[in-house]
Amino acid sequence: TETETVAELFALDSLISDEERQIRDTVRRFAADRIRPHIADWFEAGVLPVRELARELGGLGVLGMHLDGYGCAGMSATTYGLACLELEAVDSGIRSLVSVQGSLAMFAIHRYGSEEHKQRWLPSMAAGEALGCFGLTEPDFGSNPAGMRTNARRDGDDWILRGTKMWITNGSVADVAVVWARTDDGVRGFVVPTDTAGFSAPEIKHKLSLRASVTAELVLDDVRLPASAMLPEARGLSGPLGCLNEARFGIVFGALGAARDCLETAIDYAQSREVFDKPLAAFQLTQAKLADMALELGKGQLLALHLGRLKDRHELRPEQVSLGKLNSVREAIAIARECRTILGANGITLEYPVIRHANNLESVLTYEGTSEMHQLVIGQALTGSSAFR
Ligand code: TGC
Ligand code: FAD
Repeated sequence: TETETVAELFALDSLISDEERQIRDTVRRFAADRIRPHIADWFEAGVLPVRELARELGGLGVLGMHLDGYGCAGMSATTYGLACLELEAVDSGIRSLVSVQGSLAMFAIHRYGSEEHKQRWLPSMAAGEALGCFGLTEPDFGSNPAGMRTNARRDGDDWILRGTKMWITNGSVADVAVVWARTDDGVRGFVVPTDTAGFSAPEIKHKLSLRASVTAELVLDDVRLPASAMLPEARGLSGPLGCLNEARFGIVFGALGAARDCLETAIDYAQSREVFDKPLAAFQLTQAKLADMALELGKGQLLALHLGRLKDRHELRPEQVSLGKLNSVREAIAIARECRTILGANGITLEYPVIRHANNLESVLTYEGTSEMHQLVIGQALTGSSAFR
């Protein structure tokens, strides 16, 4: 008999325009042709050819694709989300590269930077010629960035930055780092060319998650910067948190891509694997698992599209982004683990993408606000009480 995908079952394509579908399909083809053939090897070796990939992703137009001007594609937020979903269907590390470049580093410069910052960095970052990173987290302050110790003090007209940032995606390969630091005037953002004296970025090794992604520490050892390095339009923690809304939005869609890839793999596998003399897919227990996963994946995509439409109308609020980030990542990781059971022992190898996605999603669950932080944001919206402290 005929089979249907989750997208067909939920008639998801009826909710997007022809243009959105075309761009999504272009990104899907790129990911299938250029990244999927190599990704398991990169993951196993713990490497990613970031520079080469960034140029290709720049050529594709997905770096800062929802920003206007300065060489950016100026697409809708929903289109950007659909692109994130297709990239993360191959690996969360690829979507991370795009998130950090476009939604964190480029967005910070686009939203809060001076005209000089924008001219200097955005066109080359959109093209993937220059790479950016975003330094907010510190060794002792992840969920609570308000406690950050990195500081910037004045020396004449200059700024001197001192401190350490931790777990910074693309930190050791970046040309420019957007660094958040405490000043006498509250938290401010700085645009730091990574060849500035006193800046170093040792890579973090031995990760068992997001292995096809570069993660580093940023060490700022009295980094001297001109007065013009400060982002003029960002004041206080709302600056970096405003960037997080953008990257979290990409994850709302992206994580569901990883889930889709796991589910498609599990359905395929269950149809060809015979147990007790018939296909695994023909057992009721398997079908119950598949049906429940399809339901969560489809519901997640409906929520993601709803949030995308709200964002395109400039109506999306941070607590609504939290609803999507919490739901997509939590359900994606549950789906990845359930699919792993369907693959049996084969599920633990890199022959199939499932355990790679499951491991990656452990990072996705933690970064851009842990699940607990998003529960607390939603809890605060529902009750009016802040339970963070
Ligand atoms: P709170 O007192 O609530 O707020 C401080 C100021 O910020 C404003 N604000 C926001 N503004 C924009 N968007 C948001 N989502 C905002 N949330 C709060 C707020 O209005 C206030 O403004 P103002 O003008 O009154 O000063 O702050 P809090 O210290 O209580 O913290 C709230 C909390 C816990 C939700 C926040 O700190 C938080 O989100 N923590 C999680 C940290 C996090 O997500 N870090 C991510 C680091 S980047 C990363 O992980 C990249 S991974 C990339 C990849 O590889 O894909
Ligand atoms: P902690 O804040 O120490 O939290 C530990 C546990 O305590 C979590 O379960 C948390 O939910 C819980 N917890 C904390 N506070 C509370 C509370 N009030 N109530 C209940 N539970 C609580 N950061 C950047 O700035 N830039 C990047 O590019 C970047 N890339 C990353 C890439 C990877 C692969 C990873 C893993 C992380 C990255 N991060 C980045 C850091 C990430 O944002 C932080 O790891 C995350 O915010 C959580 O901080 P933490 O690890 O210090 O955990």
